[in-house]
Amino acid sequence: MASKVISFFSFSLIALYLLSQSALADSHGNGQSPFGFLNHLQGCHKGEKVKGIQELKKYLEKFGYLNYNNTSANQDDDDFDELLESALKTYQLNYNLNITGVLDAKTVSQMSLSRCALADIVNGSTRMQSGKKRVDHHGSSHFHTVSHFTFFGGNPKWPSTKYHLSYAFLAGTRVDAVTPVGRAFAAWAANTHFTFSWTRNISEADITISFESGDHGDGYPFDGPGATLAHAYAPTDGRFHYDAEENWSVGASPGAFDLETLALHEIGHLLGLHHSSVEGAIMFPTFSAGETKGLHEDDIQGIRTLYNA
Ligand code: TQI
Ligand code: CA
Ligand code: ZN
Ligand code: ZN
Repeated sequence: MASKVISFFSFSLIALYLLSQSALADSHGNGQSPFGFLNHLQGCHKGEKVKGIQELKKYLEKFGYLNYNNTSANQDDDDFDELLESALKTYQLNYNLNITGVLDAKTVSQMSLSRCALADIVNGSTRMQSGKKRVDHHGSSHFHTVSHFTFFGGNPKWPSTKYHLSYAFLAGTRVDAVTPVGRAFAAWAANTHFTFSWTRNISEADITISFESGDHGDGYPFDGPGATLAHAYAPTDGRFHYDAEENWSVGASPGAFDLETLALHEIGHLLGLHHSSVEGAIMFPTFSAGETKGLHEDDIQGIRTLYNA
């Protein structure tokens, strides 16, 4: 019995020793970076197919930047696809690198640093504190601002020379919508490189706002009270429609939808943002009657990323 206890004890010691050695070898690679595959991928960008990109995908997936579930793209090939580019941009944003979407030299060297094995992103939100500089237990410090904005397919956006956009209200707009819509544009302007101005000249307006009901001729009929409240098109279309049959309010009011909050969300679409998985973001796809919401750091980072601004 005693010998059994002793042999079990010594077996445990050996197992522990082996485990700790393999953990050390894994994280420090005996002085060699385990991310050697990265070196010959330097300079890779969307549209390329280079052996080893699979490994890059695995790396970004391991740390929570990439999730190929429910997509038609393939995790197990060497294609530098759209999803990989967007994951790389989030990684670059997180480590305060230039958001190029290209596996440039600085990104390669950041990725090659030994790091802890916990994912940066878990379930679409970050375990890092947004916007705070932190030093991890390996002594490396970085800004952690993982964001979960998304863009429309193909990343449509306004041309870089077109940062001033004019908006007009079409006939039938409720007069009480003018102020909340203006305030929503002002909030986006205060946080992005865009400026906006109201014009009465509908034909010259970049953006048009109108109240529509039921089938209004654009192929996306509204549905009476509830369900769809409003919609807006990706750049550079400029159309923003409110469902005229909703119970609208200026500010929070029980059972009514705040015109300004809806405008903040739809302007996000007009500028090129799709939905975000960050709950506090204006682009998060849930909004309730009787509430108001404002812009979130994630929304602003989304625009900055899309426009490289
Ligand atoms: N209108 C949808 C929306 O704006 C319409 C829509 C669905 C859409 N998918 C889209 C528009 C993709 C552009 C691009 O998202 S909605 C919300 C939210 C709506 C929904 O009336 O359902 C908000 C309007 F996000 F809460 F679901 C505003 Cl904030
Ligand atoms: Ca509706
Ligand atoms: Zn419409
Ligand atoms: Zn939306």
